[in-house]
Amino acid sequence: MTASQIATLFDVPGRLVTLEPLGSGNVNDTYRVILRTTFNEEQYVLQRINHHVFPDPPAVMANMKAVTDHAHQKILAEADDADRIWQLPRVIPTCGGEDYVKDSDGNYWRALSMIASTTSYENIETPELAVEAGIVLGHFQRIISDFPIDQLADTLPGFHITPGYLANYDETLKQDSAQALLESSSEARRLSKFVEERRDLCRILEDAKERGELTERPIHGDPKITNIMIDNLSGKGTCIIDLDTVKPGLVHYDFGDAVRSSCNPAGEETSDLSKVYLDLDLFESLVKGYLKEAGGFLTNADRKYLYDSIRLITFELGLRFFADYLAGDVYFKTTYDGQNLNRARVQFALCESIETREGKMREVLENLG
Ligand code: GN1
Ligand code: MG
Repeated sequence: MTASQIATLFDVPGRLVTLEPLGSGNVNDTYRVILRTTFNEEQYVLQRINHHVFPDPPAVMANMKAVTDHAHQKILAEADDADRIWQLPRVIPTCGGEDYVKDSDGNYWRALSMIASTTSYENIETPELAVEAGIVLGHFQRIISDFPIDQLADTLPGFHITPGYLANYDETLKQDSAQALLESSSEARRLSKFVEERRDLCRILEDAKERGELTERPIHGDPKITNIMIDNLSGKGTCIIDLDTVKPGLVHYDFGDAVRSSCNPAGEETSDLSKVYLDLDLFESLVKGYLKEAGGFLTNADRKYLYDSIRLITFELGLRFFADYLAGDVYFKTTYDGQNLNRARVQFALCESIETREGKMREVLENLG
């Protein structure tokens, strides 16, 4: 079924006027839906869940419902003391009261409330925005921190388990088609060398988890900068969106992902590697914002691994993009040939920049922590 046909099935008043692609997600398909009545206009977000990535979309929706219900209550309870109006999307039911539609082609669709008058940035350039990105992530982690993880399904097994991505990369390399891509590109061979030199890094967080040093909590899973909504009027962060990957994990996966996506002013789609670096001012600002909210629940052991999580998650995303390029672009959506190779080049360049700045980054974390 088409998106326009699906768009009329949710419990939103008005006649469908239009539907347009929204955002830059690499996994799901997202649309802005506009409906009108004589007196009013309604907008909502329609998404087709990528069921090749998320094997159990009903479980994704159950997590999303449970977590947003919990978070909405928390936000309301704290509203009087908050310095802003915090928002979080609401799952809009179908006319029949369900949380999603499964169409005749086997696709799953959902509707979410639109966070109005906000902007989602592809990359950020000012310290003020970096502070806000940190506050938004810390706030979200804090308000869901008491949600019992045994009530959260694992919607994406293996997500952010770096040794698993390395094993997947090794498997991919066994394919003739992957070998052919490597042989035909010196840049791909350079990246494969980059991976070889960092094999030992992959286990750092999982080993700490196995030793009991780090423990799982509810996490967002995908707090990249485009998922953080900034209020157009106040300039403050107001919301984090894209809640598919809320599940048990290490808060480090989130922290690392927020830093790698917010503190590289060139963004993750640039093709100019000379502009890719970890900006220390943005980093310091993000950490300041994050600790305002997260300072209360981070343990000393958590703090010890913050730097490593940034290096690791940046490397991991590069590895995921690179493996996907070698596998023939089966996971991340692409709009041009070689896009996943290019995305991997960017993340690996950022990883190198993070390694160069290790001393300064650790200093920032210690001074602020
Ligand atoms: C994917 O769909 P989107 O764009 O929010 C990916 C993240 C990556 C991100 C990189 C479920 O997120 O893990 O960090 O691309 N999501 C999933 O842009 O794999
Ligand atoms: Mg996502």
